[in-house]
Amino acid sequence: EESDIQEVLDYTEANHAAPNEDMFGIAEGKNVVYVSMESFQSFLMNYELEGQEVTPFLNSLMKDKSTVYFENFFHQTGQGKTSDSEFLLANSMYALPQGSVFSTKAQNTYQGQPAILSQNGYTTSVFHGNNKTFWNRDVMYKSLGYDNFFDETYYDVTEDNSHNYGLMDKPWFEQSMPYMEEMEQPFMAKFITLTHHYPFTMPEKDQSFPAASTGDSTVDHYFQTAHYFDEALEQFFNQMKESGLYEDSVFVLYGDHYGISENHDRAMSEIIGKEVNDYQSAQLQRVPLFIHVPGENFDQQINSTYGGQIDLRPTVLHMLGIETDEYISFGTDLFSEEHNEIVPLRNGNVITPEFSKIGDKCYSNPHGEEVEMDNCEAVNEIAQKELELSDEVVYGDLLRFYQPSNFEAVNPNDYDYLNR
Ligand code: GP9
Ligand code: MN
Repeated sequence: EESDIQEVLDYTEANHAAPNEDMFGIAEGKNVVYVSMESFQSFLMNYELEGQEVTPFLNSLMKDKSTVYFENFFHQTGQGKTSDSEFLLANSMYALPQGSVFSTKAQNTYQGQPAILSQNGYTTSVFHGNNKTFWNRDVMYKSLGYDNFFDETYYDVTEDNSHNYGLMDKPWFEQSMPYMEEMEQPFMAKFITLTHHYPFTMPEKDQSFPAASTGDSTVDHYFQTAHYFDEALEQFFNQMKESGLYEDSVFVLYGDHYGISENHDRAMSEIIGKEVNDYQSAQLQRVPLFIHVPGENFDQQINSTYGGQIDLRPTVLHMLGIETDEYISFGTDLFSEEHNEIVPLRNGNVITPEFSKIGDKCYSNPHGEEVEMDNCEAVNEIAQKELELSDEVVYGDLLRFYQPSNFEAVNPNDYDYLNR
């Protein structure tokens, strides 16, 4: 109902976090390159197998002066996996508790980041080496306002260079470069990687890293595809530098969701060196977030702020010098002093700097001692309220009753993603 949007507005207005002055506009006018890091969990960072780093490139990127790495960043996805993460990033709203919001709510009205950027002079595109209908992307992207969708038809895909869901990350990044070089700037380009995907198998010719030896084949091979992804990303950064696009771009790299499910707790206990109980399992939902701004010299490379995918839209828009107070957002700018550090996960668990609410139990961080539920009660209430309000917006298609000023409603019929 139309009147329901008022309660949402009251909440999101009260929740709004003013930009951090030092960060606002630092990337104004630059290209934005998002990389969705398939199945990448934070425990991979600086992890070594047989004395070798699994992800040497990402480890070095983490120490780079131009990078801020968030070590307490969580995925908030549900059954819609990759597409849920895309939804969170585009809308700063939660995906649904069941099913895939991309599949069931693509006809809703959105005020998505692609549309916002488009209306601020950006060309907006997605690059992905799978078919365009997977997760109903070709329909949802029109509602979010993406100008271009470079799906598998834009690439030379052969038996030799593809595996599992599609084109492998190295040839895919490489073949994407000419499209980017031709693109009008500034652009926002989202790269959805694919090779580091369950069940983490890879053709032998592409394996250049040992498997782990827990005896659980999913966990063991996870390191090989992660290493391949790390090499693919390094190649991409080098090609961005060669093309001259690197200096004019900011990079936002984030893990889309977990890769290792709870079915692999025994092997994971071996990997992380402690028992994977309910508490540890929730802590493992951390995914990396890298914000890399060539030319910047940040004081601190590691940022310990707690946050999640819901927070990315306001964070990035503020970096680009775009105010967000008129957009309905459930997340807040990670760099803001008013940032909200209560992180609701989609299954209802809640993580904060001090406590983790898991199921109906409350634990203190970082050691996971169980404490009285009282300690979690207040944050839990806030988190559940936030999820509920967000769900109301999606189920009720409530954004159709709200029009931010300076924003033109998206008409999906204006978009057409042609096969090449
Ligand atoms: C499919 C790719 C993987 O196109 O995005 O999807 P996932 O299974 O990770 O949601
Ligand atoms: Mn995924």
